[in-house]
Amino acid sequence: MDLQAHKTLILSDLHLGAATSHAREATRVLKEVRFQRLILLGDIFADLNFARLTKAHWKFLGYIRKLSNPKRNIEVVWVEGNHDHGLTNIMSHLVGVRVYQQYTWQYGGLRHIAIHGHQFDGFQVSNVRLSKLGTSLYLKLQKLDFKRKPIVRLIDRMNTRWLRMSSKVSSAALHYARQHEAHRIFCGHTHEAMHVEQDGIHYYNAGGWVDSRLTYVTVDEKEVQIHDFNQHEYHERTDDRDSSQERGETDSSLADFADESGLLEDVEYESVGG
Ligand SMILES: [Mn+2]
Repeated sequence: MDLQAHKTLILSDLHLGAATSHAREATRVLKEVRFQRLILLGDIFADLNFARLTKAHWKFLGYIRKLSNPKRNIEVVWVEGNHDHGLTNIMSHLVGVRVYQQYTWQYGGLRHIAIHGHQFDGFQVSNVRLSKLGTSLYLKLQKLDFKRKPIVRLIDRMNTRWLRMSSKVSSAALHYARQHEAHRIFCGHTHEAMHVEQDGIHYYNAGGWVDSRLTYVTVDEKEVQIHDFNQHEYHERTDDRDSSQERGETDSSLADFADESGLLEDVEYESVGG
């Protein structure tokens, strides 16, 4: 598919630690699409409980660490969401990525802003306690009612429709972009990928990786595109081929993380290079 590298790839709302997180698919996108800058636009984690992370979730984190290796020459940016709020220190140490509240950059003569979007969700902000209660209830239901997934899906939909309101976020984001003289503003949070243009200012929502539609956004000089994971054919690049088959199935999560991140390679590289 993409022969030319994209300037920027934006992915949001992976919710690692949630049973509904499509971490494997997201890792695949990162491995098979070429880009020079990656923006993880918040809520990459469902919460701060690392015990909930599965093998696939660790692999995603390991691959982020690998990408952030200076040898790769890819800029990796993490913008905090409401679910992964407070992760700044953990993430910068574990994955080697800088964490921002908001990331602003100039490109093609245009000012760009990437911000998670919960800041524009009045309900979320004014009902923090209610929203936290909702989150813990949701996680409990996922655990208890794992086999009866429709309930989880129903709650997911309720969360999206009632707590997150796409149009509210989009209009507030457009207003914010205008205030800050930005041409393009990128958000996540609503889990609903969309594009809205108003008076020459463009709002893009990167969607998410927990519902049925899995999406990401690419930003290039000529255009910004919303991509659907399920509408692409992905071809693995040979340098990133999964080596887990060769090692059998007894791997621990830490081993997956270390392997995927190239942690061991780095140690060798550093000891040779001094
Ligand atoms: Mn969010």
